[in-house]
Amino acid sequence: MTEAAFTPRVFSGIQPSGNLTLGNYLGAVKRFVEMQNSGIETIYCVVDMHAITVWQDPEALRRQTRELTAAYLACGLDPKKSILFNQSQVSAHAELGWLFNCVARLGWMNRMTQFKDKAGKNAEKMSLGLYAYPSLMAADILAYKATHVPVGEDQKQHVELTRDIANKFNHDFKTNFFPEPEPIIDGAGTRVMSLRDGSKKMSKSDPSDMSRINMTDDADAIAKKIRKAKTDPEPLPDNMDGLADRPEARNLINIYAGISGQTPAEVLTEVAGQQFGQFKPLLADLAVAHLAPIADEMGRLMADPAEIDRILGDGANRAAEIAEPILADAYDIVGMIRSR
Ligand code: AQP
Repeated sequence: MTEAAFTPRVFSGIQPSGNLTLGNYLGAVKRFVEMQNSGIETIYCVVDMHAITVWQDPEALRRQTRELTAAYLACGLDPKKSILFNQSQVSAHAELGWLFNCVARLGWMNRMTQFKDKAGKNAEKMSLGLYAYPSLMAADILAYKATHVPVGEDQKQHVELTRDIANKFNHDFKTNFFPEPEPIIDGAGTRVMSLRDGSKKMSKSDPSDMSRINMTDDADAIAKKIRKAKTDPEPLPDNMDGLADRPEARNLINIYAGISGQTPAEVLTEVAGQQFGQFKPLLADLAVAHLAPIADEMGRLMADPAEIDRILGDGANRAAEIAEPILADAYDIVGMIRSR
């Protein structure tokens, strides 16, 4: 087997499993936009089939799918520059996902920490889909032979599993058909933590709304959540070492850095010595100035759901044009007859 050269192509997705959070924004969408604007080919998906690995009310799922699409657009994704669509409209994802279910090993899935985190003590009661989630995620990426996957820190293990699946497929079938995609995890916002507990990541599905900033929150809600965020009584240090054992303080500095585009160390040089009573209003002002226009634009876009559906349908057609030939070749490599 010779090394194949793969055209650089970016793929990533987010589940429409609730309100987009500041964590999703800083860890993922902000970088989706940067990559789109760098000129590389970008494909961004609303992964509705992943969302139903846990219960979703059908009406809520429809609304959340449109809301997430509106958030993509309001944050700066442009359907003329990127392909934007929802996963279930391109059947290649599910079909390639099945092929990968037959490539991935049970032992690999057993090591996935996200399943363990989400299932907790109730693993027996979880859906089979939640367990096989990483195999469908590998199909999402490899249906486009994507080479780069911008994600938050929590998804690193799943992208590594995608590399293992690509590698095993190539090895088993003596081919170099699939690339081994690289996770792109950089910047201050790759792991935004809960505002109530600095050891837990900020998550759309956390039962406490006070634990997260939603992209639809208004200025008052943002300010209130930051004011009530858990902190400690110490003043802010002047270097990163001083945050080592202070997860909540570190989180707020990281959030400030993620929004302002500075490094956390740069933020500390500006705010060293401040108490949280001084720093929290600064952070609230910064967050409101940055997020309020996005929330306003989302509201405007949500007033025209037919236009959102049109954008998703158009994106799905363009996505299918890329994915279907790749799926057909994968079926052929595996030995399936395709005679119609
Ligand atoms: N707290 C976070 N900090 C940084 N990045 C994050 N991401 C999620 N939470 C954080 C990144 O957002 C992208 C989309 O994630 P997802 O919707 O596919 O699922 P998730 O990682 O499970 O996100 P949530 O918000 O916690 O959703 P639920 O609650 O439904 O499980 C990914 O790139 C992820 O890394």
